[in-house]
Amino acid sequence: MKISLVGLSGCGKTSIYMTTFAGRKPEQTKGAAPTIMYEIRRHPFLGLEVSIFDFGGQEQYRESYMSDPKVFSGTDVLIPIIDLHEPEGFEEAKKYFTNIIDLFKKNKIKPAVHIFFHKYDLQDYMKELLDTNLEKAKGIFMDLFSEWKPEFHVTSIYEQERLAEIFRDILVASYESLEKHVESAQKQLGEIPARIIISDTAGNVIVHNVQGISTGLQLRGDLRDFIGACNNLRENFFMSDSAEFSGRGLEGDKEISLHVFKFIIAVLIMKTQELDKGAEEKIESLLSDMSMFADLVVRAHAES
Ligand SMILES: Nc1nc2c(ncn2[C@@H]2O[C@H](COP(=O)(O)OP(=O)(O)OP(=O)(O)O)[C@@H](O)[C@H]2O)c(=O)[nH]1
Ligand SMILES: [Mg+2]
Repeated sequence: MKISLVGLSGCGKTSIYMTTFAGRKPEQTKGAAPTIMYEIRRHPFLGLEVSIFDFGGQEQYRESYMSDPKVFSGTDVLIPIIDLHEPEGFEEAKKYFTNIIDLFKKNKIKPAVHIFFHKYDLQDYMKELLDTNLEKAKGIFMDLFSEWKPEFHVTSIYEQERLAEIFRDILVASYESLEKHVESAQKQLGEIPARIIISDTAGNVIVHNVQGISTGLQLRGDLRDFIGACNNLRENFFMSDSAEFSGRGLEGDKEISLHVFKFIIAVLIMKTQELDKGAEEKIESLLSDMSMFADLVVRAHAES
């Protein structure tokens, strides 16, 4: 799957990549150098190989893509990014995107389009102007991409969790019928009095009910390592597609268990107290849903 990030220089493409996929904090993106040409980053998600193409937005590079349109071929998801702090750039961005649209049409590339109205935050910016700029940008860009029925998102790297959810939804949407399961898991988690994290075995968080457990899509390092180690044991020791691991402190009531389903999905459950029967039943039902979810992912891979 190929995701292309496009937009003018400084609109935030590399920062979006860094904070969502590479575990960086928003502050760490400040003063980053402009991207030279384009960079391809590979990231496994639910066992799918995702390639994120970060197209440097300086003028000379934008021109070079127009004379070498191959660089966009195979784009499944196009993400045009508009910097809400730079309304002076809207016309220039419109020109660039118009060229991209023409080029995609000529080459019969029909991507899903997700427009990011980006930097919707008050870091070095005044509130009144932000909403004016947002309305203006929506007017210009929703129209420009209308043929492709674009979805739009109002984003900021300072809303890291939200940005990760947007990408999770974009990625999950590429597997038919998985979205419903993610939604229902999210609802189930709200009703269970234990901390639960559902991720893939590479440590991309899919849903959770624990604060501060992730940086973007990436699960916290210690838990990611734990899942990775257990997943290796599953493969090398148990030699089965699914396995269960559990641990308990010798003092207190804390318990942890990890369920790996079909080598792709990991469900980590952390209990700090004994749960009543109702709660245990909810956990059982969540686990059986996730086992089914894993089957669906595997089937989706087999079909593609
Ligand atoms: N306030 C704010 N600043 C942001 C946001 N996203 C990125 N930035 C800042 O914008 C600046 C430029 O970001 P980059 O990600 O390097 O921009 P780019 O689109 O990759 O630029 P090129 O590589 O030249 O095309 C950095 O200083 C970031 O910290 C955001 O959501 N809000
Ligand atoms: Mg960049």
